[in-house]
Amino acid sequence: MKTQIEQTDFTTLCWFLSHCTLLKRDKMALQMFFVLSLLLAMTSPSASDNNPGTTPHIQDICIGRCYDYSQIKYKSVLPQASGSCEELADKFFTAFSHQPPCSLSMAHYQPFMDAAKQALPEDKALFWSGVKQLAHEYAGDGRRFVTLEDTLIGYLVDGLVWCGQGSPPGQNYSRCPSWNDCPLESSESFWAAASKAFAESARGRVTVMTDGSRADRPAYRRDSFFGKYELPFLNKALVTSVDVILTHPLDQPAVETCENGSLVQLMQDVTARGFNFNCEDDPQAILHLLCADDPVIRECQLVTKYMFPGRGDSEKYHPNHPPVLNSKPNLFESTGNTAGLPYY
Ligand code: NFD
Repeated sequence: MKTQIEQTDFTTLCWFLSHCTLLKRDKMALQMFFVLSLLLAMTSPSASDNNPGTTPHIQDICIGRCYDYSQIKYKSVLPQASGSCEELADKFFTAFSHQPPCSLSMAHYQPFMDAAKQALPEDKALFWSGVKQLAHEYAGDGRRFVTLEDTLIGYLVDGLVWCGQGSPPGQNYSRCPSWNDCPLESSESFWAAASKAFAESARGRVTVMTDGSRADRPAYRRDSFFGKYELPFLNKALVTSVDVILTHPLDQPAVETCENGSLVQLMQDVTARGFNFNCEDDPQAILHLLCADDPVIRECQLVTKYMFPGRGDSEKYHPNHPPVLNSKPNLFESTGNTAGLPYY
């Protein structure tokens, strides 16, 4: 609707400029106004573009998250950063405030990254691509693995929106550009810098979880954050191997496996850097996590079927077949045949 009205206004103005008699100076001023308005309309958001602006109270949120992180949630899980919470929130806020939202270099965030940096425990770094939620469920808030979002740098701002502007107050609370609008959007350059810093501090075996079921996007892309800012910045002297966990959602076909597709390219890129490469399709731990979210799906019925023989369509406990927990199902012991039972 807004676009239609704008178009009509410009059409009327064009007609007006070509037909009415105006002083040359007035005509030039109107033409200038017309060109500037057109430029503004092209660069400003349209009515349908409902990108949010900077998260209100972002600085307070960072301070609160920082205290939660250092005093409660990760207090005994990870080594802590040197900077105080107020100092960190201030460094982060200063990095993007009063800056153009579309071309903020990674270097702007460096003072914040330096103050928030932590040592990473060996063999714990978990990278992810396309599987943010599952990777975090698996990581278990830093207890099994440590993701970027389990480090203070990621934890403080994960899920928040921010961008700067030249005019007061220096932050745009109405609308931030999307990543596709800009060469280097403020939060995109933050995540690039954070990913790089995270990769640089990884030690020992590193793990990357990715999705092998997407028809529209390969599991490994050189132009993803993992491909661009994490894998290339692993320290050759500190990292020994890259262990890939390739997941496939329970109800979707495996478009790629560890042996084919983009995983071959990932293996080449990993080994070319001198790291060992391991890859596992759907490890049991991941399958159990997926089943926890969707226990009635066909793929998860094996657990019920073989651990609780007798529970079938009726879903009732069978007195002649009590559950044999934490031991091999009887079926396997009697036949030794596991063919067709992918999860055992
Ligand atoms: P991804 P990846 N516009 O799932 N990381 O390998 C906007 F607004 O494809 C963490 O590229 O995997 N957001 C975070 C976008 C962000 C757009 C970036 C887009 N066009 C990188 N494209 C984080 N915590 O938010 C992508 N995104 C966002 C590090 C979207 O939020 C992690 O250490 C999506 O969930 C991880 O190892 C996220 O970027 C690796 O880089 C990741 O895109 C994942 O980057």
